[in-house]
Amino acid sequence: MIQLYGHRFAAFVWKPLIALYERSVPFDFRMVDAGHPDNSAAVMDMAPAGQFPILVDGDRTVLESSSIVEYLDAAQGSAGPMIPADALKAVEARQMDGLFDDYIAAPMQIITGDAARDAAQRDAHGVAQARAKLDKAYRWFDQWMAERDWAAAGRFTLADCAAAPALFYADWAHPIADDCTALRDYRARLLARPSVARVVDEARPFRHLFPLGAPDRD
Ligand SMILES: N[C@@H](CCC(=O)N[C@@H](CS)C(=O)NCC(=O)O)C(=O)O
Repeated sequence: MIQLYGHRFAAFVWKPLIALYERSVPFDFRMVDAGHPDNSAAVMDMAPAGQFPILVDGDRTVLESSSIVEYLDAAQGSAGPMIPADALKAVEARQMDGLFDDYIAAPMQIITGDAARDAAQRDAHGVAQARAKLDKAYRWFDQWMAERDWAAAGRFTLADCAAAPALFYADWAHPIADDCTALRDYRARLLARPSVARVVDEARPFRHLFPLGAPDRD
């Protein structure tokens, strides 16, 4: 059976989890935390920087959240692929996956990573830059979503697997402006999707880990 190494609260782990639930793929979740030192040691061994998620399927090890979602399309599951079969739609899905990773998830990680550090090691300038990047990106994605229900290809894809954790945590770290209604509506649409709702629920017991203090809302 497929094994997925990660942590239930980790944004990039949500991407393959959502795809696994969308496509009804059975798997064994290998929690990476202080309580599971063997899993942590395995991750340190398998990944160049000891990062997760990591998928192990028999002899095959797949790194990187987007590659794992793509691997599941090829190897496992019953529902439609997360990367559309149509080549141009696939480009759009991969493009939006990359944009959510780079312009929403990455600045969100800078803000939360900074908050997790000792005060003496914080980087106020870097955090201000990350917040400005998010403000600009929110406007761009708001325009993009004004014409769409899902982020790419007219249906739920890899792009939405990336968008769900990125927007979930980014809105906690640096709230999406009230007038970005299309983006806010899209975030709500993602949270109502059963695969995403399940991942959010499974992460609920770990909300105390959010370095800025989790808000009292999803
Ligand atoms: N590009 C990677 C990013 C993975 C990533 O940032 N993982 C975080 C969890 S969300 C992690 O491993 N953090 C622990 C660490 O860096 O030691 C992917 O898409 O899988």
